[in-house]
Amino acid sequence: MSDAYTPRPEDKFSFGLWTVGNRGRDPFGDVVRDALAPAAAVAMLGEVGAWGVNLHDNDLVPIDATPSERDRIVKEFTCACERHGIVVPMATVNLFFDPVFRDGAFTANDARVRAYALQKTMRAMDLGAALGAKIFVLWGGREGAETDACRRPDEAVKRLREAVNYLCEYSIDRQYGFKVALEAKPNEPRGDIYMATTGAYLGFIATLDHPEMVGVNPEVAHEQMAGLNFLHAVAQAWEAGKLFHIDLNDQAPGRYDQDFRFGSANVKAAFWLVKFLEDVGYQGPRHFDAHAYRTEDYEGVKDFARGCMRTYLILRERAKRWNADAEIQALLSETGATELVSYTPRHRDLLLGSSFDRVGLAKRGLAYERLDQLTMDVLLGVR
Ligand code: GCO
Ligand code: MN
Ligand code: MN
Repeated sequence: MSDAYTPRPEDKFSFGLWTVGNRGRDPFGDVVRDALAPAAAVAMLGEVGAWGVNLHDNDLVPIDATPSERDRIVKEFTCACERHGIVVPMATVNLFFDPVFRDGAFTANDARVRAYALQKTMRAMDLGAALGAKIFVLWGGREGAETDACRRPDEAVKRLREAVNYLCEYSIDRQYGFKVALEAKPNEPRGDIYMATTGAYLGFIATLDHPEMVGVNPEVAHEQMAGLNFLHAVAQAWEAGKLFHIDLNDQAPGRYDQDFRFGSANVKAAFWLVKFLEDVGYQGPRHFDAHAYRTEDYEGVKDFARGCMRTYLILRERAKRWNADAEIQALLSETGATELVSYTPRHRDLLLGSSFDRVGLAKRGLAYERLDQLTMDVLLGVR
């Protein structure tokens, strides 16, 4: 039965093979779900109504596969995607699981490890391009340290820049047309990860050889782990033309990397996020980088995936209602006009010659309490 909360392809909802295929292992306990073959994951995504599937190289092709095994696997996977009407919008590379990356990949001290990481990433780009992906995510999960005795952190930044520059040249050379999206995280699995926040990456991008090719992939949980307001990071990325991809999930503050179902922990923050993405007209994939509770079987995984999309669509409908609410709009228009000023000698002289009622301005109530409660009423479904 389809309703206003049924996902459609134009919603661009995607999941990683590693998300629906997550087997529930954690640092204290082993897997709780059987392995899910990539073709079965694609079938499941088709069944729940998703649009896209994303993957790390080794989610699909084992790290020690031969070229002929790789070709067979890719062929089968492509067939499964066609059969279930699923596209591959984004590809990425696993530079964190294999023990060779225990000291990092692009930032590792051993130049041979850095070279291997580049080679592995170029091959992952080949794979992504063959599957039709146009976005390539780089998440430097092991690019960090437990002790700063290991290297000077500015050396890590230089190595990271060298790697991203190299990979941009590779994409140009091969005419892959990738948009590279850098994903920040403050910690886990390393004690500290370099480029801890989306803002740090936005600063870094400006120093690259091809800044136009590189943007960010902010993740809800990662900014929240850093104690930051996720929406503000997304807004800055958007305003800079750098919101190439987004990882939606949820997280309680001050915890481990929980990767909960979208909107399940902080529904109000999720509401502002959905409203922002819809208001500005974000056209990229809406990727859920989350996984089902460890208590679930694969029926529960489907509930998890459906829940991510359903919550997004409910919040989208609530955001429309918020925008159409006459009282909310009246309160907003009273709080001030939004036009920006620019410097001219005439404007300077006018401004320097103006007088302001400083005390009166400071006395006027702004009605944000009322505005926020109206928001709560909309959100909780009583308005
Ligand atoms: C995490 C990360 C990853 C990345 C993924 C794509 O905290 O585990 O969010 O899920 O998004 O590896 O590169
Ligand atoms: Mn994460
Ligand atoms: Mn992520």
